[in-house]
Parts: sequence; C-alpha cells; structure tokens
Amino acid sequence: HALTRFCPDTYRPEDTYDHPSKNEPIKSTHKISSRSLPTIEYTDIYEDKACDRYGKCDQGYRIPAASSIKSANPSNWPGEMGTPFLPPANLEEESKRRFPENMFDIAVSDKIALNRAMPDIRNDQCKAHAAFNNNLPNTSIIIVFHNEGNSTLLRTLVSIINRTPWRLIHEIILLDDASVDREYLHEPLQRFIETLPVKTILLKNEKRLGLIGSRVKAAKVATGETLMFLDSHVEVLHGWLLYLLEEIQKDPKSIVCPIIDVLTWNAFELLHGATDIFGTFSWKMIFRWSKIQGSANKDFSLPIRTPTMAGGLYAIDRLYFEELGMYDEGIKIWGGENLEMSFKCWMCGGRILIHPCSHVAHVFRKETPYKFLEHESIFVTIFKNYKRVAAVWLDEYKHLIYAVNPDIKNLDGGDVSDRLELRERLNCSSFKSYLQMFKLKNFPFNHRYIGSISTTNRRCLDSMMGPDISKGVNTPVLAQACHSDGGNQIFLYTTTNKIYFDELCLEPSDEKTTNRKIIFTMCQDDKFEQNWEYDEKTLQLKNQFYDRYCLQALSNADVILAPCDTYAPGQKWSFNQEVDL
Ligand code: LR7
Ligand code: MN
Repeated sequence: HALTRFCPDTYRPEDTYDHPSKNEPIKSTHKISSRSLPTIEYTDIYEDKACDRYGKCDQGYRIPAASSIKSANPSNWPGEMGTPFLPPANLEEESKRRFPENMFDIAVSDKIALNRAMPDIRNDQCKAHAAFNNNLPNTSIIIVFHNEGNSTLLRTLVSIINRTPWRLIHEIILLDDASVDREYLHEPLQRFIETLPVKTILLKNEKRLGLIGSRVKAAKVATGETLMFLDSHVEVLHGWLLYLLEEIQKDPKSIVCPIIDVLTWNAFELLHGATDIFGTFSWKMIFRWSKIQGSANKDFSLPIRTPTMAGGLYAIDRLYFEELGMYDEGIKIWGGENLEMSFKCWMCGGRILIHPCSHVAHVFRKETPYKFLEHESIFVTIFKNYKRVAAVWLDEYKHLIYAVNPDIKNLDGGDVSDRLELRERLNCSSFKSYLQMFKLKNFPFNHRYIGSISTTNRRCLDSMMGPDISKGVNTPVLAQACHSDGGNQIFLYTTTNKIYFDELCLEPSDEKTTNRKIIFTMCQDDKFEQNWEYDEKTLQLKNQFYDRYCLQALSNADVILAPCDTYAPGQKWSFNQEVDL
C-alpha cells in the first residue's frame, strides 16, 4: 500500500547547514533543485498490521508499536524525534527577519523534514490499549488558517497522513481564511495536496471570516461521520485519532480532545503536555488548565471529563455538531467560541473528554501574528465575543464576570436572541447546575458577598492580578485606594469565611516575621489559615487558625496579619455588595 509521491521543492530540508550538535556540516540526502523533486513515501502503517502471516485479517485497527515503524529519515537530521533545532549561525539572519510572519521561527521549521519521526509518548497503559474495532466512524479533518506558515501547515498534513489509518480519513478540508500575500498558499499548496493519498480539498474565503465562521463554513461542506478540528500548525502523534473516535462511537454526544503537547516556537522541540489535567475558566472568561488532585492507582488510559476545552483540537459527531447549533457566528475572529461550545455541550446533555492517550503537538506562540478586524481593537473584538457567551449561557453568574471585567459589561455584543432560542430548544440546564456538576472552585455557591472589601479610610483589597491567575499564586494582596471600577477589587466572601479571588484565597504567608504579609494561595476547604471570621460589631476579620490575629491594612498599602486591636483603623473592614447572585 505504499504510495510514492512527489512534493514540490522548497518543502524539504535542502542544502547544507551546521547541525548544532556537531561541527561537521550535514549533507541532506534530499538536496533538491526545482527540477528534481524529492519524494515523500507515504505508507498506511495501519493497513497490513491487522493481518496475520496467513493473510487473515482481524476485525479492526491495531496501533503498531512505534519500534516497528521504520523512520524515513537519517536520525541526524534536525528535529528528528522531536529534538530541538536552534538556528545555526547561517540561519540567524533569516530567523530574525521572518519571525514576525508567524510569531514562530519559520526558518527553523523549514529545515525540519515534513515527515520527521516523532517519539511515541503515550504512557504504558495507553500502549496496552492499542486495539480498536473496525467500524469506527470516519472523519472529516477540518483545518482553517489565516496567513499560516508554509512548512508548519504542510507538516501538519504529512503528520496526519503518516499517523492515521487512511480508511478513517473521509476527507481533509483546508480552508484559507483570506490569507494576504502568501503565494505558497495558492497554486503550490494545491499541487501539494494533490500528492496526498487521501481526499483533500482546499477552499478559500474571499473575505475574512475569522476562525469561527471559517470552521462553520467548512463543517457545512464536510460529509464525514465525524468532524476533527485541528489548528494549522500541529503534528499529530502515534495513534492519536483512534482514541478520539472510539469515545464518539461509545456516545455520539461527545466532544473528545487530545492531550495538547507543545512544539516550541523557537526550536520546534516536542515537550510533553501534562496528562492529568482538565480545563476550567477564570472570572475574566479566560480558558485555564487545572491539575487533577490526588487519584492514586488510576488507570491513565481512561478519558478525563473536562468542564471546558482549549478549543482548537477536538473530534465531534457531525450531526451532533449541527444539533448543537455549530458555533455562534456572532463570535468574531478569535476567542470565546471554545467556552461557548463547552458550556453548551455540558448544559445541553453532552460530555467533553480529554483522552490522555491521544497526543497532538501544537506550536505555541506568545503573540498573535495577524490582524483582527479593521474597525476595532483586538480586545474589543474578544470582549464582545465573551459578552455573547456570557449573555447566552452564564445566567446570573454573568454579573460576576461583568464586575471583574467591566469592559465586557459595557460593550454591546449584538443580538443573541437566536442563541437563546437554541438554548431553549435544546432544553439545556442552568449554568448553576453545570457549576455544581464539577464543583468549580472559583464559583462557590456559598457566598455572602461579592464586591469590594474596604477599610474605613477607603482602602480596598486589590489583587493586582493580570489575566493569568496562576502567576498570582503567592503574591501579596494590597490595600489600594478604592476605585469602584470592579476588576481586581472584586472579591467573594463565603459562608465558610473564605475570601476568594477567582480560585485563589487570602492566607497569611509563612514568613517568620511579626508582620506577615497576606498572600494568595489555592483555595482549600479544609485550610483554616484561609478562614477569616467577620465580627459584625468590631468590623474585624479574625483569622481562624491564628487565634486573636486579624487582617490589617497598613498605610503603605501592605496587608498583614496583626494582633487583633479594636482601635486599629486598618482592621475595620466593610463589605460592599456589588453583585447580587
Ligand atoms: O481569523 C482567523 N482565521 C483563522 O483561520 C484567525 C485564526 N485562524 C486560524 C489559525 O490559522 C489557526 O489555525 O484559527 C486557528 C487558531 O488560531 P491561532 O493558532 O492563531 O490561535 P490559538 O492557538 O491561540 O487558538 C486557540 O484559541 C482559539 C480561541 O478562539 C481557538 O479556540 C483555537 O482553536 C485554539 N487553539 C487550540 O486550542 C490549540 C491548542 C492551544 C491550547 C491550549
Ligand atoms: Mn494555534
């Protein structure tokens, strides 16, 4: 079943260059000119493996052991097996110059073979789970892109061909979302996909639709039994698709995500993603990862139920995607659609899983390389998207989001009545029951107040936090002038006496000084250091672990743990309810 195909020049490591690990220049055996095209030999590694030596084939798919797969390239080629490749001296100029095109090092990517070998990073339990029945649903792989780099897009495709049973790929749909000035995305890309051994089509948007509109458009064209969404700069790893499809076959009302491994933006090194994680989201509506706590003796080949998904990489039954109303097309360009899909799926009777055996590596970059809409700033677009999601799905909890990010409150996200109708039609449950299902820590139900917490001289507790809450762990809370703009001065005080900011709680640091600062730590129900009993008469917040110690604001804005003193003005706190849930 091996297919030998040609691929256009420019796509392969050419010429010679200095390998970082050796001083000897390496000669690529694929030195090419525009006349002699190098070849990529595609083999469906799944085709023969299910058959024994008498030609009797068993009923299904078996993921071959990685050791039995012959690597196509010399092992000293750059980036083979996911090793880092840093630009050698003769590439540095090009690396720097071309970096802004994609906000990752495309010059480095260009030197790595499109069909580079990758290690099998599945855990042992996953390797033991390698057999699948032969009637798995097939899939339409959907990849939308705007101004994608050449070699990263092509490597996405080649990795799919090399690590997926071809019979399961109903088609690959590429949709170019109105890329600008990238000649290689036109005729050369079309020529390239014609060399692929599975049906692949290239569609184009005349006008930019954004990733959400583009995915909807591609999904409407797709005819596979399932849809498999991928970003345009990934490498799928060993056995990736089978685990995802198997879960959809068990229950079609599923969204199934792979583990997202990291390809570094500078060296395209494969870093293993954590496999004991699930998705949540912050008060600022930002998707976030959380680690599973505890769980000894767990079977690490079992899928993990996750409240939210990152959004880019997932499999879903095609008809179920339609039933869920696809995406809200009022969500523009980038952002928010992953939470829309997550809330909708769980609240309307579906489930979202992360399969720890399925691995897809994704190029992570620090910045967006492309423009959003002409007429408004990136943040306005994103916050309007969040507004739509909050308005349709968050019920009364949207007020917490609005308080923490007043921009979301004040922007007009447009008419959402059709999405509310969809919610009605699908008979979806409340946001509160969704939160209860997962007991998401940052949305506790036992709150007494949501609002600012101030001293008598108008100083408010302020978290000083950026969008990445995890960076706020162990940072001190300050007492700043009250600004009544919400945001970082919004806290949630519970009936269990905890003071929440998102999923962090206020706790005295364990420095051994007299004036211990108060810092943010992960909230834990049974941690009494985080409990502050409010005395309505003296207005003090008394720590329940450190007896007769109180929360006190100093004039330099520090907040400390101090001996309780009813005369200290910095110990007189009041709660200003700003959100009524
Ligand atoms: O206007 C656009 N048109 C597009 O076609 C903007 C983007 N795109 C394409 C783009 O080329 C890419 O293929 O959409 C895809 C996602 O855009 P990226 O790669 O620039 O952004 P990202 O990797 O940060 O995207 C993450 O968040 C998005 C929020 O809207 C989407 O949910 C993406 O699917 C999501 N990507 C992932 O979840 C991959 C893993 C990242 C993590 C964690
Ligand atoms: Mn991406």
